[in-house]
Amino acid sequence: MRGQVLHHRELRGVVPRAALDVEGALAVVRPICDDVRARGVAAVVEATERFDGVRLTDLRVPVAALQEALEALDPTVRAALEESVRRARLVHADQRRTSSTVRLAPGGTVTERWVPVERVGLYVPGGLAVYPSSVVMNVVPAQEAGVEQIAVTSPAQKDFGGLPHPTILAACALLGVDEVYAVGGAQAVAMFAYGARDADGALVVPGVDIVTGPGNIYVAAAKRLLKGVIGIDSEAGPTEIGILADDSAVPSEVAADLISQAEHDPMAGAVLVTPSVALAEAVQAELVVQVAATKHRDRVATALAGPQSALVLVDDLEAGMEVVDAYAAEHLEIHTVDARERATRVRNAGAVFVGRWAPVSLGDYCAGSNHVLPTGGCACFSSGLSVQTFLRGVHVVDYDEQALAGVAHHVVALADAEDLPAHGQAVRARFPDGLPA
Ligand code: HSO
Ligand code: ZN
Repeated sequence: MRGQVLHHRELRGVVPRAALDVEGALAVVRPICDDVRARGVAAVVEATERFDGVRLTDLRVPVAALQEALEALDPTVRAALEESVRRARLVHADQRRTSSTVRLAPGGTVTERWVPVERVGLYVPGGLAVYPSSVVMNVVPAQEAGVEQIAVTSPAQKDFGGLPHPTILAACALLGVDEVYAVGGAQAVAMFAYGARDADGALVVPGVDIVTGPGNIYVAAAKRLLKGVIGIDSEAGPTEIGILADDSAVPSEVAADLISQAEHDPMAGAVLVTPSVALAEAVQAELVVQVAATKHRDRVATALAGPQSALVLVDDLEAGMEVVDAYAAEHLEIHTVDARERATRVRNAGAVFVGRWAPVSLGDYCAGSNHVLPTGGCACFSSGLSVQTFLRGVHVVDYDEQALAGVAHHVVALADAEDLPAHGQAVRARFPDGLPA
């Protein structure tokens, strides 16, 4: 291969990437999902006992528990969540779409109406880390889209009386969400997809139209399996950070940002792309010091040593741009003298962070941007969570007789070309005296 220039699609195949065996996990989750479909609440209760060690008497979290959690929330955390919500609301409210009408002929219009889905199920993980910020990032766009029914689910925690983590409950209460379930894993996705009835046939959990939110590999597999029964946002794999940097970057900050996302998961990816050997060496030296000092040093070290993380030396920044586009990071930071201009030229990234004052952590919590973003290279073809995720565009076709008459012969010609004469006849039937010329 030496000397060969790779096409950018081929380059995508050689960038560092976590190897996630979602297909393998499918075999595990399929029977769980089938069981939930067949036996409803009983199957959800059994799966929760088996995987989370909690015997649920009620899938739903009492509304009083949500309020109690909010009252008990540390005021500093509450103030931070409120600011996070305020900023996210400003950004997501601006994503709302208005209907638009195009007039194609006198008496002939097509209107695109944007209609929110009726009911969504938001998955909030509760494994290695507990993310009330993800409640914000899921709920705010759904609310701003105008979704009427928003249900949240998060795994039952043995240590918290079988309820989801209290900060998750507090965040739900803060956002005015009162339908919350203490269910995690594949069984949660299946519960939302199929709905769940109890032994008496009562509908305990009505099914939803869309399930969004990140989760572990089993949640991702269940989303893949049940896509079609429900809509999904994305499968959401381990978090990733890509950084494109030149000599102007501050090594200690670059290292801190790589570590910040490596902290999520031993499978998290952290990739530095630079033409500067001096910067690469300085960042490596910083990593040694900072990793040793960070709280979750074990999983950070595992993530940084994994095949999904790398330091990529490129000939120049233009070559670096090709690499970061091929990597299509969930988060891409640009630390170059011309960061703002470069950011406008990035094609593939879940979100782009411009310069040293916009670390990914800002976007994770308080920038106003969404932190549920495409991972694993999916940024080449999909976007992060937004108001759009919860809307459907519906074309409303409104033609009067004159407008149809003006185009009828074209419809018939295309129907004949496709050997679908009944299609043409549906138009001819309206003009018994012959097609208008
Ligand atoms: N960086 C994660 C989101 C997150 N960070 C939640 C902290 N809490 C994926 O974008
Ligand atoms: Zn994060």
